[in-house]
Amino acid sequence: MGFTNANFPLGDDGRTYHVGTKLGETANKILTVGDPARAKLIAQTHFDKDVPIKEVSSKRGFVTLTGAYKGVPVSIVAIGMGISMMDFFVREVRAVTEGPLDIIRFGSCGSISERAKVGTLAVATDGAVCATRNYDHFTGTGDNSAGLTKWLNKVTGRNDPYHLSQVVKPDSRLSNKLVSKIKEAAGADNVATGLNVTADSFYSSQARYDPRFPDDNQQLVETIQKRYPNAITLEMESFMLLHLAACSGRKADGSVDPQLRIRAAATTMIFADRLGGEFITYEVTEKLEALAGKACLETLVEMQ
Ligand code: R1P
Repeated sequence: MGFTNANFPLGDDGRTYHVGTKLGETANKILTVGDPARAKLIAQTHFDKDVPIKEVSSKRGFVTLTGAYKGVPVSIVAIGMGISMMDFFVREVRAVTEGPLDIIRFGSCGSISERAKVGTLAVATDGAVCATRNYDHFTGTGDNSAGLTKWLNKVTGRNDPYHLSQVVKPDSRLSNKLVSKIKEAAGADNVATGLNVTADSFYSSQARYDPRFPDDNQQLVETIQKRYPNAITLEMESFMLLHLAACSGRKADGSVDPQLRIRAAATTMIFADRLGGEFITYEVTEKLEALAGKACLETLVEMQ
């Protein structure tokens, strides 16, 4: 297979370089998950049985399953993990689809709130922030500036070990519909709403202890909670989806191309209690995947 265009590589047959799909292979209503097994379970359980499921697996680990739910074309795309994979997915799918897109992420996460218990679900109705490791902090020298610069770095937090971004919001209609569908499926008491924190590592910027690296993250959860008291979940993709959706179609002159518009929302299963230490069982995971996966599909197909 040959590829052309170093700026945005496309195969001779029109397939994107990493996700591996071409025009017509992805629906405009998309559920994205991390785990390909989760994607297959939801598609096999809930997609309409009279429409064959088309699967495209890319060499870089993306799996796209396209079929229908209640007669409406939908795709489930498994992307693996992390903000880079979300970036590949959103940009490459946008490049080979026409018209507005609705995208819901359905992932797993850790909880940093008493309100979000293991085995329940969360919806990022307040949006997401990004927690990134401040790479310069760890280069060995720390802040070696002096005088006013050193003081400025301290008050602005420029040399803090982790940076927290501002909030990016989901599409409110999509997100609210998702909350009501998930509450209907799981019971209102089993659904927490709030802010998601998307980290650039499973370990350091999610405040996990790893004695093999100097991560300086003992205060991180407390720092997050102080700045964002509505933060409930920690995972690795939602912010990038909401960020790209919020920017979608925006042109240099400030106008927006409605054909490039992306509406996005995010929900997660709580796998780990990062305050207490509990972890989800396999049986509960399977149950949540099936019921919340269906609620996500319902949301997508009902959105006008
Ligand atoms: C880490 O184990 C992975 O699980 C979570 C995190 O965001 C990260 O991708 O999401 P998924 O279950 O969707 O992969």
